Order: sequence, then structure tokens, then C-alpha cells
Amino acid sequence: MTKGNLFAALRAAFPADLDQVAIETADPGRPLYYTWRDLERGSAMLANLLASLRLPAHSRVAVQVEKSVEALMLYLAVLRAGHVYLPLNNAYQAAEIEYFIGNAEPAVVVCSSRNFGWISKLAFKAGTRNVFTLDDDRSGSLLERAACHGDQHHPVRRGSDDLAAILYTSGTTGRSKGAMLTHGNLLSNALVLKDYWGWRTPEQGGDVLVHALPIFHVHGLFVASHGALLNGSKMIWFSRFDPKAVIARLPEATVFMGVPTLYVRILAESALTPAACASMRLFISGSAPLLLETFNDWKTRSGHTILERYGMSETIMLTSNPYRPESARRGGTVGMPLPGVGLRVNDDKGEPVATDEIGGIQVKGPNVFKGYWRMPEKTADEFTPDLWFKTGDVGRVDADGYVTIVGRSKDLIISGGYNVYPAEIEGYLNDMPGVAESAVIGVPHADFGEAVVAVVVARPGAAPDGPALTAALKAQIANFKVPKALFVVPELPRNAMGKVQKNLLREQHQGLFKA
Ligand code: MLC
Ligand code: AMP
Repeated sequence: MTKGNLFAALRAAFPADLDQVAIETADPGRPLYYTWRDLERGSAMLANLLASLRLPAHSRVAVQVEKSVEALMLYLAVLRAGHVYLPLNNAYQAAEIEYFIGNAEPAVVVCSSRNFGWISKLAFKAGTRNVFTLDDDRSGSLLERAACHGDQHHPVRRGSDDLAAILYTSGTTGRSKGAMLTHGNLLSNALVLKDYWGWRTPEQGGDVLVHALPIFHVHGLFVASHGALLNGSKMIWFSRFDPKAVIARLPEATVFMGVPTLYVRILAESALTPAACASMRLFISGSAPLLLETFNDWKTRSGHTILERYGMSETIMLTSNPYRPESARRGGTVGMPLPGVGLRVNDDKGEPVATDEIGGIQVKGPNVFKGYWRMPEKTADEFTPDLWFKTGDVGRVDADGYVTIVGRSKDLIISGGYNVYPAEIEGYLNDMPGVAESAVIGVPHADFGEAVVAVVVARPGAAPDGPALTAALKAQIANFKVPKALFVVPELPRNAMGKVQKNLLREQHQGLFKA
């Protein structure tokens, strides 16, 4: 088990010459260059600000801000200060934020200045004393306050079992659960990936990562950022994904990570050619299933084979296709369990299935989270008696050890790499005037992989208006959860037991968004 504060390990990997560029911003306008020294000093000043607040050890710091390098420094500062980072998708609205703040009881909340009015009200009501603002143009009260603090800071001592971050993931029923990740979970996984994906240190010729993912989820915050930081590699930093702009920067880069939607959008650009990708070493995809068609098209258009891997908020990375040889990467599979990760496929009775047989995927390893924040029963439900974590994914392992994910036992939609839980959306719809009941399903979507679709039944005598229901949802929940289509129908299909047959609804609507 890896010991110590994760920040100390990341910091130890910074290049000896701290004046080299660590991050170059790639948004329209003049680029900004951040050196390794800037990351060191900026995160030290923020850590000293946190220390000056005299917070209890292991306090939660909840952050809902636009993507910026300063937001990454804040993450590093929270690690340095020994507190617990709680990143929040910036699409979340008041009801969602109120729940997270109420549940996690953060000592500090950091938000965009445009949201300060409503977020600070929610935070103060929940007992949070410190609310700061941070904007993506290097302004806000957080940086103003940090500027008054020194730029030297020794990372607080933390053991591998101490919490580093809480990531909320939606529950199949009820509210979101906070997955507690420790310093040891994050560092052990980052070290395995550094080796497995052949990261090249500056002495070995170096890597340059195009970072175009949000930094409030495992993929952009941990897999991508830790990969570059732990290897002393430069990042070309996009605050928003823009396919044309990304292609324009590939000739300076060697590594790219994306959810399948990013690959689909880049493929739509004629500028994607083998020449544009000539300097690239590795394209990695994950967070949602990569269609075989995308995998094959990418090979033809870029000359590279995408390496698909599989992970979760609760476990960080679990499996990966091989790095070498490139020909061993198999489309439609998520590769083999990473070194140190145990993976087994069990049937409903808890018995292991035979090679190539389908069952529930269960995992074990130093990367597996500590449990759900303040939900011991839910945590216990998700582990087997012999302490394997039940992923909720359904798959099989072939004779060569490659894992294929064939579905999910959890009722989950993954749209553009974001998770949407039907029960949550159905709850909002069922509370709306004129709605008797609803069923929310995921259907194939050419851009987002899956799209959210709602099927609603009216109360007797009522005639709810579809667009009005969609507009009402949009006012309450994150926009990526809002159904892309909503149908009002006389009744939902049910089986003999009275259970809604979502599979029939999926079949009925499967052609809605196909290209
Ligand atoms: C945006 N919209 C989405 C959406 N993203 N709708 C459904 N699903 C999504 N993912 C909405 C917008 O609100 C807007 O609605 C409309 O779709 C068009 O927006 P857009 O401008 O095209 O969206 P864009 O800003 O370009 O965002 C698309 C995206 C983004 C693909 C770049 O969704 C994204 O960055 N996804 C990556 C998610 C991610 O990092 N996941 C990792 C999870 S970690 P309207 O109505 O407002 O017009 C994990 C573990 C692991 O799963 O294994 O990695
Ligand atoms: P999250 O809760 O956001 O961390 O999402 C984790 C889920 O994303 C997993 O349980 C899988 O269902 C899904 N997932 C991640 N990577 C892949 C992949 N490469 N292929 C298919 N599904 C994936």
C-alpha cells in the first residue's frame, strides 16, 4: 500500500527545472503559461489560506467552478492541506447543490461569482462558514485571499487510508452517494497507470497531454491530471472541448484522453488525418462504451488504435487494453484487469461463471474506495461477503483475459460520459402537475452514445404539455439530465407482475437519434 500525502508524490515528480512550462492554456485569445513553480507556489498559497481558516482535520472543500488552472491548483492545495476535495459538475442547479452541501457538510465552498448569491445562501444555511468565489479569468475572492499568504507550504502528513476526495455518484434509487477515495486509492492507481501506459518522463523524451475533459470527474481530474503531473509532463489545457482546436494542437502533443463523444466529434472534422496525429503516442477512451465503428474509423482516419479502458468513481481505473503491442488492443473490449486489480464475473447466486459466460463484474484492489460517505448500509450492500465490490456492470472475460462489458444491472444511462439515473428524473416528473407516472430510458444517440428519453402518463382528466414538462425540468436539474425527447402516452407497457417494461420502450424509441 502506498503511503503518504498524494500531493507529496505528485510534487516529487515535478521536473528539476521548475521554470519549465507545466500547463499552457489553449482557449481562444492569448495563451497563458504556467510553470511547475507556478503550480508549486499557487497551490502553496491556497493551502496556506486553507490552513489559516483553522478547519478541523479532514474538512470537506466543495468546489463548483468553471474549469481553470487555478481550479486544479485548488485541488492540489486541498490535498496539501490534508482536507477532502469534493468536486461538483458545474451544470448542477440549486436542488442538486443543496443536497450535496447538506450531505457532505463542507467547511469551505468555492463557487463561480455568478452563482455566489444562491450558493452562499444554501451553504450558510447548512452551516458552512467559508464561501469563496473563483472564476475562470483568475479572479474571485479565493485568489484575492490567497494572495495574502506565503508561497511555502509543507504538505500535511496523511496516511494512505486517509480521505483525499469524495465523488458523488447517483444512486439507482434515492439520492446520490459520496464515494470516499483515499490518498492510497488515488496514488496506487496513478502509479499503475504511469507504468502501464508507458508515460515517458522528460528524461525519456517526455509526453505532452491534451487535456480537454472537465475536472470534476475521475477521468479529467484523476486519470488525466495525475497522469501528467506524476510524470512531469506538460498539459495543453482546454477549458471547453472544441474538436477543431484540439486537432490543431495534436502536432505538439503525444497523449489524448476522451470519452467516446469526443472521438465521435473529432471524427466529424476533415482536419483529422494521420499527418495531424503524427506526433501522437496514445489515444485513450473511457467512461462510456466506445462503438466498434468509432474504434475502426479512428484507426483509418488517424493511423492510431484507440486504447479503451474501464473505470468508475468508486474504483478509479480497473481494466485497460494493452499499451504494447498496439495490435493487441481489441475494439469492443476494455482489456485486462490492471496490475493489482482483482476482477471476477459472478452469477446471481454469487458463483463464478465460466470463461466467456456473462455475469456481474466484481472487483478488488488498492484502488477500490473506502465506502459511501455516511452510508454504511449502502456501502455494505455494494460489497460481497468476501469484500469484493459489485460494480453493477455486466460482462464476460474471454480465454485471453479480455473483459467485455455487455450491459449494466444498474438502471443507468451514460450520456456523453455523464451518468443519469432514470429514478431521479422520474421522481421530478412524477411530482409535476398532471403527471400520473413516468418512465425514463436511454436510447442510442449518434453524438452522446445514449440519450435520455422520458415517457409520461397523464393523470385522468389532465393533459400535460410535453415542452412545458421539459422546460420545467430544465429549470430544476443539470441540463445533461434533461430528456432530449419526451412523450405523453395513455399507459406504460407492464409485465404480468405490473413492472414497467422499459426494454419495450427502448425498442420502440431506439431509432430516434441514430445518425
Ligand atoms: C452537454 N449536453 C449534454 C451533454 N453535455 N447532454 C447530454 N449529455 C451530455 N454529456 C447538453 C448541453 O447542456 C446542451 O443542452 C446540449 O447538450 C448541447 O451542448 P454542447 O455544447 O454540444 O455540449 P458540450 O458543452 O460540447 O458538452 C459535450 C461534452 C461534455 C461531450 C464535451 O458532455 C463532456 O465534456 N463530457 C465528458 C464527461 C466526462 O468527463 N465524463 C467522465 C466521467 S468519469 P441545451 O439544452 O442547454 O442546449 C467516469 C469514470 C471513468 O465515468 O471510467 O472515466
Ligand atoms: P461513474 O459512476 O461516472 O464513475 O461511471 C462509471 C460507469 O461508467 C461504469 O460503472 C461503467 O458502467 C461505465 N464505463 C466506464 N468506462 C467504460 C467503458 N470503457 N465501457 C463501458 N462502460 C464504461
